[in-house]
Amino acid sequence: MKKITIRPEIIGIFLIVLVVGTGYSKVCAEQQEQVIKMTAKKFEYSPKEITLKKGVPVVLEITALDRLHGFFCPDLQIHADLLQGKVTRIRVVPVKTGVFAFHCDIVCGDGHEDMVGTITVKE
Ligand SMILES: [Cu+2]
Repeated sequence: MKKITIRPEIIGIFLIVLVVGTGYSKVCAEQQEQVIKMTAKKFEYSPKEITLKKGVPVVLEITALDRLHGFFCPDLQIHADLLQGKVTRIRVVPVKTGVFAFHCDIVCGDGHEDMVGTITVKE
């Protein structure tokens, strides 16, 4: 009876294809998610009002233009530090509808209390 042998290099190629393929599909899935670009600076977010759909993932890409700020939306359990000059990516999957306030939770100056916005989540 003929013995079937699998050469190690074939297994190696198979594993490489598997790993690359898995990574590629993950990248594709992330690319399909809507990206919402925002900025944060003394003492405002732009845009300050965003609208999302319940259950639909999005990625907030927030750039802090002038200094360290925070992004805190307790109702949606979003909390991030926004480092100066960096893009902070926050993946959000809203689980409930409503209008939810967010604010800067890092004291950044005299207008800090006004650094607010809302996330509206619709069905
Ligand atoms: Cu602040």
